[in-house]
Order: sequence, then C-alpha cells, then structure tokens
Amino acid sequence: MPRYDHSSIEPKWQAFWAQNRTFETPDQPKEGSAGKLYVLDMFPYPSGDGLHVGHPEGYTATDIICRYARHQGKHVLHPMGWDAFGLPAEQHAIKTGTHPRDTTYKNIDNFRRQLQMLGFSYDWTREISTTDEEYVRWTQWIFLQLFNSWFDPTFEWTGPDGVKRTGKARPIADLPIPDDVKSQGETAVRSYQDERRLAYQSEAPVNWCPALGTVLANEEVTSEGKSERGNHPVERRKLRQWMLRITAFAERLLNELEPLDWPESVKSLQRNWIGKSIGAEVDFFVLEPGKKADSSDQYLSQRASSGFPAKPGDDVLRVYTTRPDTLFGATYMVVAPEHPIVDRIVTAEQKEAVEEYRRKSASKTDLDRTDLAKEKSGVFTGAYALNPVNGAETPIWVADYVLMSYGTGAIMAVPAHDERDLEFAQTFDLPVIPVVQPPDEKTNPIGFTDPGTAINSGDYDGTPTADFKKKITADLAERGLGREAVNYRLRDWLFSRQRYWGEPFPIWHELDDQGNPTGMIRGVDESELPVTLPDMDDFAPKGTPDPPLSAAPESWLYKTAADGTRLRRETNSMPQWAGSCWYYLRFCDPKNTDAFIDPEKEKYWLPVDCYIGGAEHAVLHLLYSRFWHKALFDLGHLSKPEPFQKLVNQGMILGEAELTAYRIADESAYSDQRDEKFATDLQRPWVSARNVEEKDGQYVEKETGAVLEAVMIENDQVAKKGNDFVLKDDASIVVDSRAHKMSKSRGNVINPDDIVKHYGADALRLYEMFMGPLEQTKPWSMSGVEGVYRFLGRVWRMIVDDAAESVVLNPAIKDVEPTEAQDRVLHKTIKAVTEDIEKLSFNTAISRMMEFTNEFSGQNPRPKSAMSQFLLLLSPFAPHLAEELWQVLGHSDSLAYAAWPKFDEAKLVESEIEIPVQVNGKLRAKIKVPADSDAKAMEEAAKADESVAAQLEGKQIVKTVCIPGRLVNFVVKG
Ligand code: ANZ
Repeated sequence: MPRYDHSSIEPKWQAFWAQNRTFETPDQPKEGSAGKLYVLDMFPYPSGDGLHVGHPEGYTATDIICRYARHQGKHVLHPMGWDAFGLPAEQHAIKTGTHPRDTTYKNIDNFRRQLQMLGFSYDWTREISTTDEEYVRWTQWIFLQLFNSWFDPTFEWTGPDGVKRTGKARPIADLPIPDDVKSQGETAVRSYQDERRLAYQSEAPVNWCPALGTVLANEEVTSEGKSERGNHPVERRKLRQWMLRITAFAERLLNELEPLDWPESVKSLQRNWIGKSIGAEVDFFVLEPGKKADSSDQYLSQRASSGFPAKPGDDVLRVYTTRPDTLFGATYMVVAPEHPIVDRIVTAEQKEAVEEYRRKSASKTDLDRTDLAKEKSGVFTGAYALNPVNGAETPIWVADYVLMSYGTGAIMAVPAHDERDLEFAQTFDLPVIPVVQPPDEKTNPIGFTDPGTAINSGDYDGTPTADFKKKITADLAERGLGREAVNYRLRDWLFSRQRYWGEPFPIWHELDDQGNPTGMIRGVDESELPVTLPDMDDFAPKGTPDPPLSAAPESWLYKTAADGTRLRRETNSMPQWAGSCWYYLRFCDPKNTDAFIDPEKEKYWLPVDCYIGGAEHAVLHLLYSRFWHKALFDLGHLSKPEPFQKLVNQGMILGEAELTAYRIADESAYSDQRDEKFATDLQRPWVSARNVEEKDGQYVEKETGAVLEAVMIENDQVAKKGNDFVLKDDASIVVDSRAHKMSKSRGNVINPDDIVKHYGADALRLYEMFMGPLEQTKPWSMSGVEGVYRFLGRVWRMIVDDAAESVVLNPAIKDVEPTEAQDRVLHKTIKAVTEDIEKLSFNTAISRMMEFTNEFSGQNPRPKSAMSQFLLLLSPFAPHLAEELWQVLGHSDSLAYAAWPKFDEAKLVESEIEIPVQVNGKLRAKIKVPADSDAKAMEEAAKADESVAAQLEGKQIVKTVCIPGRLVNFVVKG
C-alpha cells in the first residue's frame, strides 16, 4: 500500500529543485514578468545548537509568500545567509582551542543542511556569510565611507527620490575649515576633520564588562546594569572608542519611519528610542564663587541687553528644560558631576566634598544614576546663579541624577513639579515653590506634573502651561537669555569591541619615532581591503580592555607608509551589528568584486518588499541598518532612502503547555504554622499558583518569599474548577497550565530535526503556520503536529490509490467537468486561500484547504482539474507533497512556476440552497429551493414537501413566516 511517505518524497524533490536550479533568481526578469518582489528573512546567527523551531516560523511564512508570488509570475528574490561573527564562537575557541572560523563554518554547514531539509525556496547561489573575506571587504569599505564623511546639518538638497531635505552626509574634503584652524597647520586641520567624521574616536565613559572582557553598547546593558549576555556586572570606564554619528540622522530616522508599512509597536519603540524632546535652553548668570549679588535686579538689567550667549566675561550656566513655564519655581540648579563648570565655580569650602562625590559617581552607569527608585545624592558647590526671570539667587548643586550626555548637562530644578527634583529637595531640605495650578482646584499643586495654569509667576500668572511655554521662550529669546531647543535621547553608536572574531577596522594609527601613537589616524587604502584577521591561537581576554588583536603578529600590526610614516593597525574590531547593517544589499549582487552593489541592481531590487523576523530586533538592528542606508544614500551610493518597506514580526513559539504544580523547595522553609498534615507525612506543601511569583530566575511564594520547586504533573492528578486547573487532592491549590519560553533548562525545546524525521518538513511547515496568526505568541503542541500530518495523509489518499500496489492515481479521479457544487467549493477555496495569503493569514488558509479535502475526499468522481488547482494552492505550504502529487496527476514539469488558479465570482453563488421548514417552531423538513426564491415560492415549495404536507393536513394555518434564504415556519391550529 503506497502510504504517504514523507521520508522518500521530501529528499527527492529537494534534489530535483537543486539539480534543476528551480529557485535561482536570474538578474533579469523573464519576459512578461509581473514585477519584482524582494522577500527577506532576518538571517540567523549560526549557533552551535542548530536551528530551533522559531526559525522555520518566519522562514515558512516568507517561503509561502515567495512560492505564491512565483505562481503569480513575479520575479522573486529570496536569499539566505549567515550573521556569523560574534562572541560564542570566540568563547568556544577560548575553551577548546578550535579556531572561531572552523566552528563558525561548521555551524553554517549544519544550519544550511537544516534549512535545505525544510524545502525553503532560497536561491542558494546568493548565500553570504558576514565572515566571508569578500563580504568583510565591503563592510570595511562602508566603514571608510562613514569615516570619510561628515554631516552638514544645514545643507539643502533634493535626493534621487525627489524629496527635499535639510542636512546631508558629505565628503570630509568638503568640510569648511575655519581660518584660525587653518593657521595652526596641518595637524590642527586633521584633528578638526577627525572630530567631525561620521566615524570618529572619542574618549568616552563606556560600559566595560570585566567578565566578558569587552565594552558593551548601552543597548547591550540591561535595565539592571548587567550585560545582556551572561548577566555580568558592568562598570563605567573611560576608553578611546570608535563611535558612529547616528545622532546626526535622528530627525530623519524619526520622520522617514512614518510612511513605512511596519507594525505600530515597532515604530513606537523606535520613536521612543530616538526620544525627541522639544523644550528650551535658558541661561542663568553665575555669580563669582561664594558671592551673592548686591542687587540682583540691577545685575540682571545690566545684562538683559547682552546678546545670547552672554557677553564675554559673563559666566552663564545653560540649562535644558521642557518646562520653561516653571522658571519661577526653580529653587536650585543641578549640574552633572562631569560638567566642566564645576571646577570654575566650586568654593574652597566645598571643593573636597565635591571632588569626593565626583569620584564616586564616575563608576556608576547612567541607569544607576537616573533610576527613580534610587535615593538621591548630591553636593552643594557653594556657588549661586541668577534666575533670568526674577533674579532669584539659586544655589548650584552637583548631583548624578543629571547626566552630562543629555541636554546641556545642567538643569534648573523645580521640585514642586518634577518628581526627581522633589525627592532631592526633600532629602536636602531645599525650598519648594508651586507655580502650576492644576485644573482641579482641589488637587495639590505640589507633585503635579501635568499642564495647568501659572501661579506665583509674576505677570505670567493665569497663563495656561502651553501658552506660557511659548511666551516665555519668546521673551527670553528677545532678551538673549534663552531659545527653543530640541534634544534626542538617541546617543552616538559605540562601534568598537575588544574581540577577535569581528571585522578589523580599516584604520591605521600614525606613530612617532619612539613608536608611540601621535593621535593622527588614516584610513586603509581601498586597494588594500579587506583587512583580514591575522592567524592567532590565543583569544583569551587579558582582563584589560586591550583587545586580543594587540597581540597579533608584528607583520599584521605594523607597516611603513609610502611617506615613511610608521603605522600601527587599529586593534579594536567591529560589533556584530556591522555585518547585518547591509546584508540585504549584498544579496542583490553577492558576487560583485567592483562594488558593494551594482547601482542598477539596487534600483531594481530595493527596497525590500517584505522583511520578516523576530520582534527582538525592533530597535537596534533596524535602526542601525536604516542609519547606514541613509548615510550611503546621502553619499550617492543608494537611490532609496529606506531599506525595508514592509516589516512583519513573527510571534514567539513557546514550549508545549504543561501542568506545573509548585511546592516549597526546602523543608526547613516551612514550620508548624503550615498544615500539620504535611508536617507529619514529611511531604513538602504545595503552593497555589496564584501565590507564586518569579524573582531572579526562581519561583518564590509571594507572601513569604520561600523558594519553590516547579513539579510537572500528569493530567489525571488535576481537576477543572472554573477556568482553573486544581489539584484533585486539594482544590485550593491552583496548578499552572501555561506554556513557557523554550529553554534548555526547562527541557521543553523542540528540535526541528526530530519533527522532520517523524512527520516530515511539510508537516512542520504546515503546523507552524497552522498554530495561529503569524504575529501571535503561541505554544507548541505535539498533537497539533499529528493533526496536520493526518491532514497531509488525507490529501495523499484523495489523489493516490492507497489500495494499489504502487503509486497510481486514485480511480475516483476522472477527467470530468466539475459539478456545479464542486465548482463552488473549488472556487470558494481558491478565493479564500488567495486572499488569506495576501493578508499573511496562513492559518485560516490552511483551514480552508482542510475543508476542501474533507469535501472532495467523499466524492466520486473527483475532477482532475479541481485536484490540480488544489495542489497549486497547497504548494506554497507543503511544496514536497504538492510536487509529488502533481506528478501523480500526470504533469511532467515542476509546479513551481505554474500559474496560480483564478476564481470565478459567478461560480461562488449558490444556485440552489437548502432551507429548514418548521411547523410550530419544530423542524419537519429540509427542502431545496433556487437560491433567489422569494417568500411565495418558498412557501409553495415547503407545502409541496411530503412530510410537511402530512403535518399540515387538517390543520388551520394561522401564520406563515418566510425568510428568503433562511427558513419557512408555519404556525398552525387544531
Ligand atoms: C525643569 C522642569 C520642571 C523639568 C518640571 C521637568 C519638569 P525630557 O522630556 O526627557 O527631554 N533634564 C534636562 N537635562 C537633563 C539631564 N542632563 N539629566 C537629567 N535630567 C535632565 O526631559 C527634560 C527634562 O529633564 C528637563 O525639563 C529637565 O527638567 C530634565 F516641572 O526642567 B525639566
């Protein structure tokens, strides 16, 4: 009996597609092409664990879209590659001595095998790995483009997309050099340029993680100030680092996000990350250390005429505020400990305390410093400044809740209307003056942070907040003491890592005669790209931020330039994000040796029409690649301003839902107060799931904090109570029946290899699409996999004769015209599946195909044409089975490019419908009537029915209810 045997069908078709190069994408579209479609997966990091079931979820979705589009005659680009630099291979090397390159390429082979086993229609000739030397060449080339340019914020231009913009990345050679810099000579000019490049070095406080031996980007540090990878402590240290000037693009990254077809949640995450804030900068005059003004009014009026900034000789402290309307309530000021003004203003008495405080805060991370929950700390500088609106002498404090890297690094504190300021004022006993009256008179103004009406604000009293802000900003601007200002939360991107397994920077440092760096740098000549990694065998971190590449062979590290200068290579390496910033471009032209992408190919394929991947990349990868794309766009290398037109996040696949009961982990943690029953038989007591919380990776009892143990239990130990599962023995104990994230420690990880072995790739693909809507988080279910596997078996038997000796057509399949009813089911299915695929609603499309199969399996004859069309609908989902059955039906070619079935609206309408006939509300018959029958015709047809007639016989019809298309009901008497 020829049963559905996925293990022979699937390898057969995979080999067929490979041999026939079925899915290779020619650069030129075929004649009559329906246009291009670029569908991209977020390429994976090839980890040693291999594929997990989350990968094929997104990959099946894109594969369905691509296969469907090929049936539609589209010219489809569907590539795959590897994001293959990164820490794990290097850490593996440290442990085992295996070179990261060997580990990486071995893992890639395994990933490729797994993906090919799933029958994805990738064009494998376009495969790239970010670690390939030819790829690294162009990553370094792009870095050099950033290095060789600066951002001109006022430049007005119209891009190749026809849009007018202000601000542009331009060649560094076009940077105007001020005369006073020029006059200082070449070194000064070069330094001036170096400080303005899009890729620049800075001596910046960074997140140094001793355990990982590397610095981390802010994004790689958790809200607890630990490393995202490994949860190790992170310290602040000052280090020379490479930075990328992403902040220059903040406004465009924000504005150009809006028209994209992306999930609103991702857009909003990016908006928040960029964090645009509109407010004002306001200048406070700083008095001489320790001195108070004799007459502040006089002092102020003298300076009111001075321009902005103040006259030379005046010392001003400039603050950034989003609430200039609260100026009258500013009772003190705060500067960040790193603020340069501190040295100038601190009084002799306060100097020691301030210095001590600055030392302490230097080791804290920004997160530590700004955490609302943390107690406020600070020290008075001894200095005062004058509030420009009322001349009030305002003490200046140093406190680390103000960050040097935001705004101006200084604030005016308004404790009445700012939470952090209020806490600080209460800690240090500083005055609190309310200046905003809440709309509701009864609300206490102190602690009120929303808009209201001005009080205690002189002539401005009674002004609503929004008006006040505008008015005072204008008034201050007129007096030269303030102006509107915009700030972004976005910081420049810290771009260097102290790792071996990453792209080397294409940068030389110039050395003096003693071999010490002069501070001057130069880019590696393009002809010398790629800078490949030197062969090394010791990758272990040395416990210092000195990168492993510093120990590279001298021949790699040093060279003498043509002009005789001794040069040393940059020894930091690029972060893993670098390679993934532009891989979507390379896929369009993966073998180009002259350019990172041929401009014609970029024009043709970009933007990516559909990009599917995990929501974890909502901010970083998507923001970084948009930034690179825009810089390359400005520099004339790209024609479109955005890389990804449509974005879809697939939902997470959780482990199978399990019944988990919790009980006290440690016997000593419970005492006599607990149920005696447990104490006597020495069983540890169960704790209801309602009283359980997760804390630091452990389950604990909410009230007592006692550590709990999670125990998997069997179905027969629980009972259902309302919506809960409870223990049969004790109904007060609620059992957790949730699904959890797949993790090695929970032991609920599903390996795709196992599923493919037992059920096949088609079943895995189909199941992952059938689990629920693509974007939703959903739990794995083994019985669900079995369900779709059975469905595929039914499809097989619908077309193959399972009573025969070999694989032959089911005798029910005939070359006949479909009946009207068959046609209706077929066309309904075509319509639904087509529309569902367009909406990426794959689970509902599968349901419709299941309905079709149920319907047709019971019919004889089954028209061959209907079977063929059905197989085309099925093919994007279960391509192996569809190809096999297509062949059984007698087609000689692959179905991959066969035209997608069309539905005929006319065939969808039912010509005859079945309606129930009731007598006194009781169902007595079902009759068939023409679909367009009116009430009269329905009534007659009902009366003509034998069993209805029998019911009506000898009775009086009091009333007849006829709802066309729905029912007939006779109300009778007697
Ligand atoms: C006075 C004030 C009164 C403020 C008030 C708020 C409420 P966003 O919206 O995030 O931009 N601030 C400014 N620079 C700061 C820095 N470097 N470190 C810490 N805090 C800083 O927040 C802007 C507000 O955060 C500013 O407005 C300032 O406090 C504070 F009722 O000024 B505000």
